[in-house]
Amino acid sequence: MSGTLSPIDKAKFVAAKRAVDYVEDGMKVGLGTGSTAAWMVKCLGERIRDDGLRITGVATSTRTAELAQKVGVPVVSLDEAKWLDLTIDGADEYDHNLNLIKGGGGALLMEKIVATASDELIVIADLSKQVEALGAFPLPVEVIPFGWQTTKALVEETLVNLDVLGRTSALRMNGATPYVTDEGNFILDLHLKRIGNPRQLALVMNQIPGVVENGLFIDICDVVVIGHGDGSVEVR
Ligand code: ABF
Repeated sequence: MSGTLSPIDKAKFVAAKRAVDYVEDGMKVGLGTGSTAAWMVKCLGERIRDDGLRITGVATSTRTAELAQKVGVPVVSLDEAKWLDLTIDGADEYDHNLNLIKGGGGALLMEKIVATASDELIVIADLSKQVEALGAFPLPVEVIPFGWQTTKALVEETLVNLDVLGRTSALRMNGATPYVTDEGNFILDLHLKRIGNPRQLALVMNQIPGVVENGLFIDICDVVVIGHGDGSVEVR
């Protein structure tokens, strides 16, 4: 499967493959979203096909559900699974406390619900996702479409009193129309540059009427598996 990969794809692949080693027979597994998580789903499909691994997956997006079906990973709803042994997912940034920014792929709401409904969250990433402080990657905030411009104004007003360097936001677009999440919501991308207190920001954001969820994953990630372009892997 790994053939002749570019260094970045090799890094993603080896991280994904190493994380799949944690999956044991009979587990219920949350299946993340994004290009690194896609490698993980493919590796799971390979273990099911070649080793007879028996697992049940819960997808964090429709595109992950479609990929899982394509490669032979059985998928059920979270309501059917109720609780998961393990979720494996990507991230846009991780810091030294293993706090994350997620949502660049637009799936942050289902990802956070599934990760929270799991005994363990393993993040798979290449080294470019490692940061000293979160915030260089725009923070996704999922909002309902009703009154989104008012919500956007309230979000920016709230940022004024918080420990962030940037205070602008932008509605995520899909060409000429707003990007719409699997749940039918919009996403605001917050250009904060550096987040001094991610824990506080995560709490404050979700108090704003119209905000559904934000892409800060605080105290949720247990392990980061980091892939490198030379094929080596490290676990933190
Ligand atoms: C997903 O992984 C998203 O939360 C995040 O944006 C994405 C990272 O994508 P990639 O693995 O393609 O860099 O879980």
